[in-house]
Amino acid sequence: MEELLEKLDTYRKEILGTEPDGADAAETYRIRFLGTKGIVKNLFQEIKNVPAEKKKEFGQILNEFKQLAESKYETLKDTANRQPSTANDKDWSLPGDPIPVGTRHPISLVRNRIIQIFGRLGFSVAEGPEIEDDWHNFTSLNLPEDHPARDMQDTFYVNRNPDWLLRTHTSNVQARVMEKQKPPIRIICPGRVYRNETTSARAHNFFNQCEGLYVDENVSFADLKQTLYFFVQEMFGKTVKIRFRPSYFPFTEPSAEMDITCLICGGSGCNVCKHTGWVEILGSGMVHPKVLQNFNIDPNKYTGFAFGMGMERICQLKYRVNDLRLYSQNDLRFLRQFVSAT
Ligand code: 2NM
Repeated sequence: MEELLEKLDTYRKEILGTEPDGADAAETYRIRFLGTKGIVKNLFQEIKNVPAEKKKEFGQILNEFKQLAESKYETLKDTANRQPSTANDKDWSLPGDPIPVGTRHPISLVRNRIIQIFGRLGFSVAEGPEIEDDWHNFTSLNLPEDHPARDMQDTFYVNRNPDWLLRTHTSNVQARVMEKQKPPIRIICPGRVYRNETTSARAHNFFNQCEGLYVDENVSFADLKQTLYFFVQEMFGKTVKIRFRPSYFPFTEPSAEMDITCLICGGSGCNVCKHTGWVEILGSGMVHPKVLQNFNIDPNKYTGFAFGMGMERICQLKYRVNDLRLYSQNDLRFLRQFVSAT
């Protein structure tokens, strides 16, 4: 009897000292004290070993002990239900909660690819301001005062200063590089440009360009063609063909536009190639001697080629995006499609 009362004392202390520790701990407690093979059950079985005259007293003590054990269990269980589960409740063998990862914007994918391809030909990336002055965006690049590209309809001017504007192409970067650096120059200039146009599926008031410039001794039109042919093959695959058509740009002479065989229909005719089998992807030419002169580069010693392409166009052909507005709406249904694109 003495021994049993000592045991009870120890258990009482254990019960009173038990702190709530989640649902699992509450259940462990229940099994230990109140389970079918638990401490309370075992103690009640001890009654038969207690002398007859003490049975009643011991029975009362045991009943009180049982109530203590039960009310503690209720407390432990309630606390566990009210509190968020602790780490102890977790099944560590379950797969982890997914971490939501972002996706690269298709324009970023195309830009990275362009940078990588031209990087292998020795071109480095140059950047410059998006708010530019008239000289670096127009005048130095042989765009005469009355050139239609300068028209208010196409250019966003800054109200505070009519000499400032949002660049209409990234050629301003090339202008700034030629101003500071002497040949050899081998750069590409990816970046955002602005045009004052009404937004539709085919026109947007800002978009992304990548221009390129190579100035050195003996740079020829053959170099231009081979460079751009290499680019197209790396970008779109070895089976794609190219063709050049004569064109006009104020900053290049001669100038040419380059088409590639239509990737959408493979040449059989579709809306993208307007049933011609060819799509235009860039403009190019030999840098105009006047442009070189504007930056004190001697056109008798140096020649250069330049080109410019719209990255949205490249993206359209690579990923079949048919509405320019999708690039800037940040619609996750659109962006999520590029989760595993390269
Ligand atoms: C184009 C087409 C042809 C071009 C020219 C220059 C510079 F700075 F050298 F004069 N930069 N970019 C160029 C030439 C751009 O875009 C359709």
